[in-house]
Amino acid sequence: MTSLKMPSVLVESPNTVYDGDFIEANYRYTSNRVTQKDGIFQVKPVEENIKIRTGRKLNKLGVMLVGWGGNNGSTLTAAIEAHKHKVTWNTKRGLKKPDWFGSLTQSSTVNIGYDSTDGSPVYVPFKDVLPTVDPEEILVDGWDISSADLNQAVRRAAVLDVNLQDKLEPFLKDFQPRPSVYKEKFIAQNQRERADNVLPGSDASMVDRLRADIREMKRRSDLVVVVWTANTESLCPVLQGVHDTADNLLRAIQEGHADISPSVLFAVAAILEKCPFINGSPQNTFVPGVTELAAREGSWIAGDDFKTGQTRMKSVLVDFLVGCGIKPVAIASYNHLGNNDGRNLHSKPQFEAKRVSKTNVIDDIVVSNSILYQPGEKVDHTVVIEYLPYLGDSKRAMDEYTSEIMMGGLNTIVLHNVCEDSLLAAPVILDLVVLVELASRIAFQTQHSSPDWLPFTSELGVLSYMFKAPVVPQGGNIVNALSKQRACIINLMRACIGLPPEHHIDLESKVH
Ligand code: NAI
Ligand code: DG6
Repeated sequence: MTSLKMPSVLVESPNTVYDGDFIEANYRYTSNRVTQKDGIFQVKPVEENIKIRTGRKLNKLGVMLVGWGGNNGSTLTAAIEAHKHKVTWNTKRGLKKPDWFGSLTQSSTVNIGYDSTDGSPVYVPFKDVLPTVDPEEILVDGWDISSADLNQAVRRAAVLDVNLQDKLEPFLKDFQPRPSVYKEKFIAQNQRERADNVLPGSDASMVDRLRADIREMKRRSDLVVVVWTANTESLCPVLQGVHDTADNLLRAIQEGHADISPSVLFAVAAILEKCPFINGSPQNTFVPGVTELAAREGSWIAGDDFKTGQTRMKSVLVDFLVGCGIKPVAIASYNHLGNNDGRNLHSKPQFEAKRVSKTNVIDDIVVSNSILYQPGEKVDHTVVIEYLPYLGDSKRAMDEYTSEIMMGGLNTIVLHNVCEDSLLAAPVILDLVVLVELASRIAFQTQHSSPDWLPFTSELGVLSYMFKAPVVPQGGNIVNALSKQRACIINLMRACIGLPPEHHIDLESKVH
């Protein structure tokens, strides 16, 4: 563990105690239970006093990226190194220095109240509400089926300015991805030529090897987080006796069953090493056997599929429209891009996995409004992805939203977004690992659990903001709307320092 960091936000309240290694908050958690009777909604507010304890000592964080040499992996690593070494670079728009724009934790702020002298709102950096890891302190390592070192990978990705690539070369050239699991069946055939760094042997021996890799990283850090940012795999069939329980899955791995995907092997290795595993791609890595294993081992998992661009916008726009009482009825979402992700998604089974996660993102928003939508009613919604090599990482996302407005009217909104896909994804990956590290230090004592402290459930639904298809515990509510997802994280952080949820009522300036 690294040393104690003095809090930047100190709450003066009998309910918030800064006690040595912990911040302990007495928190009144309120919610409503609703029953419907004779067409009437009966609402019963319920409240529970809980204690929330947040460790103040930061873990030395090690991040292991599966797909380290890909566009996301190499861009994230380059950005961390650029920050560590204070690299600046010249562009046609002037001298640039490293930043984390696009990162919730590093570049957004949180309102903590109103100035005691003039009543103006006071915002603090998100990362300062609670002690969080400094990105410059993160150790990065990982695996790739391609043997290119990180200097070569950054140049191959062609995401960053050449001047910056040149300056980073000394810091990146010694980062060598570890050999990885390659199974032709799961990623596009067009990836074969890249696969020159692959592990030999059976599934069981590969899991042992991945676990040894993770253990090696553990020796250099207190907490290792494994992130799948490798190619999107095809969806795997969920077979009875193979993927359905933890024991069947472990047996199937020992027996070398053909339908165990590389991402499942990585998830199992991470879980058995008690390391959080994050799935940044859309495939169904979290088959029931994996989720059961994670719960049994007390390991955290989070996924699926980073939400970065078009889908993030969709989870804002549809929520906004439906929240206004406007009815989206048809959404056409086109993407064209020329990076290796686009090349892989050019293959149908991999595209299908992506199509599903990009499409389902509006489901809960539609269901929330029974005035606009009848039960079971769907929005006409299509997602197209085309591969145009010339464009490289500069993805084009073109969307058309057609909505019904008042008295038979139609409203059509057209969006055209152009930017490097990996420059959107890298800060999201950073947020994920920073927040997983924070989550690992938070524990709850409820009236039921007392005197035991409970960690978060093994499925880290609190990180839904960062995913297109959030994984939540069985029976849990899936929330896709970005504003609700952000409010969840922020209100939870406020709860950890004993502050009530942000309500935006601002009565002070409305009633005198
Ligand atoms: P990429 O194709 O540049 O990188 C993937 C890397 O994974 C490659 O270097 C490849 O050699 C490696 N790889 C493939 N199979 C592997 C295995 N079994 N073990 C280790 N390495 C393996 O793709 P990119 O752009 O970095 O995206 C990575 C993933 O993140 C893709 O699945 C993509 O769909 C997903 N994603 C990307 C977003 C973005 O905005 N860039 C957003 C959401 C998800
Ligand atoms: C084509 O859309 C390629 C995909 O990998 C996406 O770029 C990636 O999943 C980001 O998706 P979105 O919808 O958040 O922009």
